[in-house]
Amino acid sequence: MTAGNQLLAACLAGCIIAGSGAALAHSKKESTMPADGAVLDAAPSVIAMTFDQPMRLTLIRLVTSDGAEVELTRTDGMAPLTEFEAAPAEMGPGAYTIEWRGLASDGHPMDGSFSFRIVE
Ligand SMILES: [Cu+2]
Repeated sequence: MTAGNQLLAACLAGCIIAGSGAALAHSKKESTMPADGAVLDAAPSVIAMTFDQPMRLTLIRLVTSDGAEVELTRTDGMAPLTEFEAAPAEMGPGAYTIEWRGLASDGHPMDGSFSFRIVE
């Protein structure tokens, strides 16, 4: 379990304990593109995340396995979105991780990460 997933789990638990429909108001990451753990034979043209409710992404980084950052072009203007997309700069073969932080629709800070590989 990554640190991001632990934080996510903690936030979800907090929402459930708080009750009164808070869990229903909470935004969750539903899917990503590439999928977590994907092995691709070509660089993705887009990095995308889908949330069940609008999420305001305050930070998103695409990093290589040695920690170098790959530029991501965002067009969301930090607006709350259910479908987030960003265009990555040129990427060669290797392992990549996307780290993100955001504010869920219930106001809770959220974060997470997912990883994929590009093979030659
Ligand atoms: Cu929450």
